[in-house]
Amino acid sequence: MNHMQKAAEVLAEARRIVFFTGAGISAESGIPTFRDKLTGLWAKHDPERLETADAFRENPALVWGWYLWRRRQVTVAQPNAGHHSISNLADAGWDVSVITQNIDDLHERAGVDVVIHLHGTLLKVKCFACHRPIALEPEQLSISTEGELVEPPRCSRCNGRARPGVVWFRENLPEDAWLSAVRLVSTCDVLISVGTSGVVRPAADLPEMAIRANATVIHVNLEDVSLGSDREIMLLGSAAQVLPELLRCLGVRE
Ligand code: BJW
Ligand code: ZN
Repeated sequence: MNHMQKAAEVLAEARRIVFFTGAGISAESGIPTFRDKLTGLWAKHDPERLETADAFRENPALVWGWYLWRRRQVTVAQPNAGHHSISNLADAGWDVSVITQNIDDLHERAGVDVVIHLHGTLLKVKCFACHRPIALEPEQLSISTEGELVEPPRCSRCNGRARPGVVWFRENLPEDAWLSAVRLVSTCDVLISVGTSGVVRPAADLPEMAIRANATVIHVNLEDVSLGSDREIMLLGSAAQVLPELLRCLGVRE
């Protein structure tokens, strides 16, 4: 039996399935990953200058401009076959939950109602000083070019600067999201980890937690990212190819 058939067999027997996704699932929608050597965001940009609170303090216009540019990439992107496979599996009757590290909304736009965003979301804006949400007009969110410096708008309550509602390095994950993720992972039958390098903690600990709770972990990735447990199945390939194939193997209609 090949890995794909084995994964389909495990899923056929499973009830609770958790998808744990990373940048790789959105790559085929045109949103760059972080760490891919040629196409990743960090092949060209230094995360310490753009994705930390210190970077924002030092150069808020650079960081705000960077996130407006990324926001535009997300708004023009469409969910791909990988995202759609997840909602198709839920529609076919499995109990499916999605925990994502991604700050885009492509799972939601593919029809998943509840998505746990461990690293926040690009589409919400909050105050850097008082942390309250800030509502902005569409014209305040437009940008013309990559690398443009844009002074962030100000909070109407405390005059603090607007920042994206994402989790930067050395910031804590939203507590409710993290607790829900741990609960789901501890009680699932199968965790399907899609398109993540598995290096950023604490999110990266979730697959191991699932293994410790006796779940099977299926990885879908262009590279072998398995952790060395005999409860893992590695499906090599792109998310938009492998996930629909897995559903076909299971007999789920697209
Ligand atoms: C495909 C594909 C296709 C491609 N199909 N596959 C212990 C030791 C040292 C440091 C730490 C530690 N514990 C915590 C830390 C610090 C840090 C950390 O983990 N650092 C490590 C890198 C070492 N963690 C944190 O800072 C976290 N906070 C925290 O721990 O707070 C407590 C604390 C306080 C004070 C001090 C220290 C700790 C917060 C982490 C926040 C992460 N934020 C980012 C940016 C979000 C905003 C933004 O987007 O700008 O989140 S970083 C970035 O990485 C982003 C992602 O969600 C995250 C994970 O990346 P992901 O999704 O895995 O993408 P890639 O690019 O890495 O991988 C893509 C994968 O897809 C690859 O495997 C490809 O092969 C594959 N692929 N195309 C399928 N088509
Ligand atoms: Zn404020």
